[in-house]
Amino acid sequence: MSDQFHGDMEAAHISALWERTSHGGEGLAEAAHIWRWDTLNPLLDAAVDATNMDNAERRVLVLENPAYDDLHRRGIGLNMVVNLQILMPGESARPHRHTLNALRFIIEGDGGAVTTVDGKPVPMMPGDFLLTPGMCWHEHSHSGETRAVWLDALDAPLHQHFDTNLFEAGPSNNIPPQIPEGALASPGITPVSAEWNQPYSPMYKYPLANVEAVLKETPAAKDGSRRIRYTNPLTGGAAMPGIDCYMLAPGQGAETRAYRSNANMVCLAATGEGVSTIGDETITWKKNDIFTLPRGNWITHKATSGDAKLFQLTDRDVLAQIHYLREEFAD
Ligand code: GTQ
Ligand code: FE2
Repeated sequence: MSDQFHGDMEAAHISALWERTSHGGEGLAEAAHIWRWDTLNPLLDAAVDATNMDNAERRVLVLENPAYDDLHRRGIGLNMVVNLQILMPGESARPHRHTLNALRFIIEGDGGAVTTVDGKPVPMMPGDFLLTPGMCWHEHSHSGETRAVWLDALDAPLHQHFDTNLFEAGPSNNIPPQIPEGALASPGITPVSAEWNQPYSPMYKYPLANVEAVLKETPAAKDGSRRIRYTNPLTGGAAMPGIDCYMLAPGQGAETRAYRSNANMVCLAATGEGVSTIGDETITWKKNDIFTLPRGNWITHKATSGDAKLFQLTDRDVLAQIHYLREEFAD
């Protein structure tokens, strides 16, 4: 490589495309990985013992994909990170905002933990899905009696890629006008508001009971599965940019129709038990287990208990918006 030509190229900040060995990474996705609740739960207790909110403003454990050890990547999946946050009674986390789009799925708590999103207080009950869209002010407090645990998902890797990651500490200020949750509580009826021009849902909380009610009445697909999407009630589209969320209730009798995509997905078992195949791997899961469905793999799911439900978060809508999405179903 140290001939004249290569030396001249190096000095001129030039390289030869024909000397590169790889044509791109598609098809080189990492293997699926599961973080089991049986492993996570004692670590959450240990995190409480190891910290107080003086030395950890946010008591957050980051799920690190073992396949990323040697790569310049962090977190659970290509375009999304997933963390577990613990807030104990009496604790709080100060207001801030960031360009990262964040969501929460509540795993444990007595409703005493409250997150305030752009001035709207949102109590966190197990099974709730909450939005903290980019640049919304948010802070947490806990006036209840028991440990609160929730999943945080953020589109941090995308912001790292675009170098658009911006963080601002509170106090909150210049909060844009909000639409009360009550004005969004009836499906098919939406307030007409000239004020709302945000690219995300004005509704920040989607309770599990509402999801279950809709799932129950949703016609099953041919494979026996039922699926709902968490949407912006004003547009019918994804609830916010960056991460698109669903709840899947696989059938018990049959596997879901095999699906493959260049989008990535992460699942949290919200209730019940089941088994998923991801490429060559078979993963059995139960409540609060968290696992990845990396791009490129053929994927199926099956319930092994009647109440099995998978909360799913995906970068699919990001890929769709920029016309990068490729996906297919098996016959
Ligand atoms: O609760 O605001 O897991 O800003 C990572 C970044 C949680 C939060 C995380 C955050 C938060
Ligand atoms: Fe935050």
